[in-house]
Amino acid sequence: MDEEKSKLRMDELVKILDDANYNYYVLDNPTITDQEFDQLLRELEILEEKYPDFALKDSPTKRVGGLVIDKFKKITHTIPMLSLPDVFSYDEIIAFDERIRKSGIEPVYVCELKIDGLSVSLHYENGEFKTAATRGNGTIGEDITHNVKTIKSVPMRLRKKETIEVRGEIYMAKETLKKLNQERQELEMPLLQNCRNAAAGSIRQLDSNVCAKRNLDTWIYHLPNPEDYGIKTHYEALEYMKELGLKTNSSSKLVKGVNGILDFIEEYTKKRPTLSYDIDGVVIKVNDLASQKKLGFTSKYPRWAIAYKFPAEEVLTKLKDIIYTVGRTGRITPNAVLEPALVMGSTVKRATLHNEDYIIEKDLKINDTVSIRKAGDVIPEVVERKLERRTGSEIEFKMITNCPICGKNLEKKPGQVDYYCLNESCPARHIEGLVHFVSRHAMNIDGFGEKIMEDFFNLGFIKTIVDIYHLEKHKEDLIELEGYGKKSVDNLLEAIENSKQNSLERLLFGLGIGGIGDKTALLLARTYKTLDTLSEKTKEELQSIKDIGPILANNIEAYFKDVDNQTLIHNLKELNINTTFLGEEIKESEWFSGKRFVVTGTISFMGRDEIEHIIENYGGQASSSVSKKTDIVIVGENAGSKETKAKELKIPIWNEEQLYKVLKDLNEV
Ligand code: 0OX
Repeated sequence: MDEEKSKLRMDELVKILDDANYNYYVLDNPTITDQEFDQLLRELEILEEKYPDFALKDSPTKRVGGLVIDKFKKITHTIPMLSLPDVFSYDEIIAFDERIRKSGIEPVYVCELKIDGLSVSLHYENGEFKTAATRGNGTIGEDITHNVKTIKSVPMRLRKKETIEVRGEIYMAKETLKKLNQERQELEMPLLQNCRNAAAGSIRQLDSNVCAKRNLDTWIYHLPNPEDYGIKTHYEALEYMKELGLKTNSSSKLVKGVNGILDFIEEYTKKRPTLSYDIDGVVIKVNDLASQKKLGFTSKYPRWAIAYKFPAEEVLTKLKDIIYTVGRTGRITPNAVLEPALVMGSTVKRATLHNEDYIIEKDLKINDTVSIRKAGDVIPEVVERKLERRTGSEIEFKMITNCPICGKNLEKKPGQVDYYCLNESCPARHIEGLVHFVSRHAMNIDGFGEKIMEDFFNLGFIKTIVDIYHLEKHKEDLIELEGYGKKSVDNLLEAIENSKQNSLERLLFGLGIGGIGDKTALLLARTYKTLDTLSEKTKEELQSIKDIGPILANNIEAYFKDVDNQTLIHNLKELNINTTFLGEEIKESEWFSGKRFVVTGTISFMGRDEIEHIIENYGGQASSSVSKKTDIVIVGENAGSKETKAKELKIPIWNEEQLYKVLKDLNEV
């Protein structure tokens, strides 16, 4: 291809990719598959490498981060960024409506969901994205352009060459927070309490590579200068911003009178648990801009809008016990054992109590009646004990002083809140690692439950991973053990032997490298093919993989540099344990490839994990919440709200029989 043709093709690719992003993120109506998108993006990357001078500085290829700043610059808002006055009752909504009517306005309102994120102002010049700023104190915000560029729903080019400022909310989806917290839990990092904190923490990163991995998103809801575009109502402004390619929320609705507002609130109180993002209320705005102007502002707030905040759904239950877990680093975490209770659509039985100080501060006693809620809609949390419900049968809380597993004294470093069991040979630390190694998603050694591992550990048969593969030596002793017998020992030894043939991702997950879950293990195994290749990668190289962040990359590098781990790997190889990727390359099937699935309810012939694994092996995506982007929902018994939502959104549903037929067709059952 000559230069000129390449240039034309590059422009065409940018246009196709921008359009695809617009259809996907703004209209929520994908027009090409993820694979097609990746292919076109790759084509553009190759051309940009060959012709760097033609590469646009805001090319769709540059959305993955790259820019690192050393501090945030200040940006002055020419029109102050206001916030909204909060109201908490229907009476206050009625009072708001009366006040507006008294000033001679017959209002039509726009009801909008109140997104729980952080507000942002975006500037475009001749249609090109220029800067993004936080609200800050309303007059001076911080320049977060480098991070906002990584948010895929923020177009780098508008669909008209407008010079314009728009405002909206940056947020993190609930599912993204869940995944991030899973990763943090595995790394024993404190969990992020809600979507807002997670979004704010991500946007405050100096390194845009970190922010890029956080999958932030936006809803745009405000045009500060509507008159410049001949716009007369707020609703028209929303439509105009959508036309420009910005992501506006389609649930925004025109309503008349207080009843219309209350209906909207009732509707979204019900729908709230099914939304993929967190909302904490409903925003009510006067639609007509001339009326807004007439009403004006107080020193802090507009007089034409309010935010109704949902009451937090709190449920009363009983704190039955406080139990302790010992992490792989020896950290002790107290956990509340609760009488099972339904909160926002799911049953809560446990909640972390973080540490001793937290329990003392909340004055919790065993047998207390406590209120619980889901912090940020996601994480179960004990809010408070109900003093008036105390009967005298409550048991005073006293932090344990010895490890619940090995009995050694716990230690607490000065100034820290957590206790640790520092006993290097504490079985909790070792048994946990060993149980993990044999578990279903790791080496999948059948018949090796926690209890058996504990027995063998205590008997001295298994102290390390390598000992599992020498268990044969103790065969006679094992058969003699009460409750075992020849048949079960034979089966166990056979399962251990068979596990040597497992594909690399199982071993990799089983090694328990901090932060490597089964999905990341598969990604690494698929990418690097052998353990040796992976072990030679630097943290910088590792980070070039999508979904591998700096912490994970660091952990992987450190793991393979550790001499003990090198010895372990050497010994595993000596035992003929496979260290290469044998796993299925992505297989082809039009049933699954490029489609998004949600599996819900109980499928009688196969576990959910296994079904999701098959979907992914055929190039499909398995996610846990139903949205417009879902292609197919597979429902088993007791499917519940996800099935209802699929029906509401008219998403095709497969029942057990349909799934069975497809899997049979593919020889998977
Ligand atoms: C939200 C939200 C926040 C613009 C004019 C006054 C406040 N969190 O979802 N703010 C606004 O409006 C701004 N609208 C919203 N939907």
